[in-house]
Amino acid sequence: VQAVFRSNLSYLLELIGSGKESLIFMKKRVRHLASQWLLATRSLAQKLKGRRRDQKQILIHIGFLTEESGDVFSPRVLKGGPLGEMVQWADILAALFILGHSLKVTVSLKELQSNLGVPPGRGNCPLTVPLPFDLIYTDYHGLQQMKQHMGLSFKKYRCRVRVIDTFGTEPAYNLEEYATLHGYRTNWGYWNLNPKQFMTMFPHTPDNSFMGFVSEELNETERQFIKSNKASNMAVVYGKEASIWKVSGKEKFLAILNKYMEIHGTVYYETQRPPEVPAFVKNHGLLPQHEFQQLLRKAKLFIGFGFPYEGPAPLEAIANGCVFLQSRFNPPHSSLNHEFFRGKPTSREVSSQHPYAEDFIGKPYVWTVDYNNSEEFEAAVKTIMRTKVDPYVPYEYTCEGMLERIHAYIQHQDFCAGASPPLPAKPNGHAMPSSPSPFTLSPNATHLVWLYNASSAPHVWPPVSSMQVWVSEAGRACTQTCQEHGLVCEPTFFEFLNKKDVFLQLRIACDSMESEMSHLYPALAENVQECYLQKEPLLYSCAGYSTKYRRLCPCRDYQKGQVALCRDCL
Ligand code: U2F
Repeated sequence: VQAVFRSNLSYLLELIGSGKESLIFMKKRVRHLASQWLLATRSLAQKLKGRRRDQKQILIHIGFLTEESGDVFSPRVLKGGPLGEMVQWADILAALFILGHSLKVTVSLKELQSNLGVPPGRGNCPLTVPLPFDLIYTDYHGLQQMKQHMGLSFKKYRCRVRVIDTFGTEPAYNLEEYATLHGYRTNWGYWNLNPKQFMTMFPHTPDNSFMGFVSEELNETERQFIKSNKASNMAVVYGKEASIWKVSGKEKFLAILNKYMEIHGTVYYETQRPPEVPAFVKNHGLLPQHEFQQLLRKAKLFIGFGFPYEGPAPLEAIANGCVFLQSRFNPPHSSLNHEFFRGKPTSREVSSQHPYAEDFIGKPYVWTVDYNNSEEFEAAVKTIMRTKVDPYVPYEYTCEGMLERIHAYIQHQDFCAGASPPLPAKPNGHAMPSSPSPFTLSPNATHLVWLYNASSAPHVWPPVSSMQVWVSEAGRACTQTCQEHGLVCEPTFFEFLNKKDVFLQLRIACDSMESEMSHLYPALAENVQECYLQKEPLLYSCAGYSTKYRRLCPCRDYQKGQVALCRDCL
């Protein structure tokens, strides 16, 4: 069946259901963004020019909102608790619905079971029941519930699952055997999924797929309003829960800010001002999302105190014409040194409160400074007050960008093809006869490029024609190496470069060539001229580095403002 774009969201609102503050929040958001989604749909439809799109049967099981997993979020919606996850789920629901797929939405175990065709009470159902869905979007909580209640079907069908995973899951943490042996411990389990099945909130982890969410774009009238109503001396603090204001050094940097600007907050309180919020701050209390954004339209500056990490609010601030000021983390925060990240399945180093804002947006919209350095902080505030910025939304965070990306994933990503779990890699090592290499060395001999034309290329997505192979410096990850060359790491391509010939073509001298399990391979240990191939495809990883190795990195080009897609990816 062909998928047909939908323009009326009222049936989606019914599907979302009601009864929880979280669901009410999500429905409000969908309703508020409806006209924006509609415009985006028209524009994407034009871009795709009637291309065939298959309609998928999709189950959306929002695990963290189920009572069975404790649902700690819903009761905090009106109390300053996290909303980022609900923002994202609301947008995912809207996008899938608008793209014309057939959806079922569940927020309880009972509904999940009935949709999976598991009779209630048949906990560990040993039978493999045919799964009536092509795709299941869920989260780590939902994954656990599905495993418990699907019996053997879980293994069979897990290639159809997509896991919404804010901070990302690195391959070393995903593969049970490897994680257990090498101490990659997590609170979230080891699922042996294809790492691309994990979908993140920001494009910070190329080993996973970037899902994202949307940030509202302003129309011409709203832009004009902002132009004439910005108060160059008004700052809003990022922090809706009082605990966020318990930050060391706050007195000092807030005193500096207060010299230049009127400081506003949207901190939740019950009866009186929370003691953490200084008296000179004008606190509006927690605002409904739409009113919060109105406040941002008047403000010049949105200032972060270091937490929450990687939320939606800075993008909304920039979309409403603010500059975002945030603290640099030196050393960076990660699961190795910070309580918040401990037990999360990643060792990613977070260099500021919002690395996406820092790296993908940057100046003049984003200033990342050392808050302990009063001169640096003060200079930034002064410059920001003088700088004019227009409202800005990166394309990948617009409704159209999100629709386009999810469309591409749904039509092209297939983790069930071949085998599930994937077959072991056939590294072109000692035993294997070597097939001619599909690469050629670039004219300046720095990297390899794909040799064949598109028609003879293997059928993968993204297309291999977008690939370049670079060798990292020792101690560098592929994520970083590709970035340094204006590219992005693409783990799908590891299989093409995990070959003896590729080392040869790169003119790497290998005294020996072993095939082993390591999330750093393929790689070479330069001083001893030892080369290593990867034995386990699930361990192909853009993340990970060691001073011992130079890594072989599969990079690809990307569209400006839509890093998830290569130039010929749609
Ligand atoms: C992030 O979660 P948060 O919910 O803390 O993220 P925020 O960036 O604070 O913003 C979430 C939404 O809250 C809205 C605002 C944002 O869309 O419009 N809001 C509001 O409705 N009223 C107000 O007065 C102020 C803001 C992140 F998203 C999660 O994934 C993480 O788990 C969490 C912890 O790092 O941070």
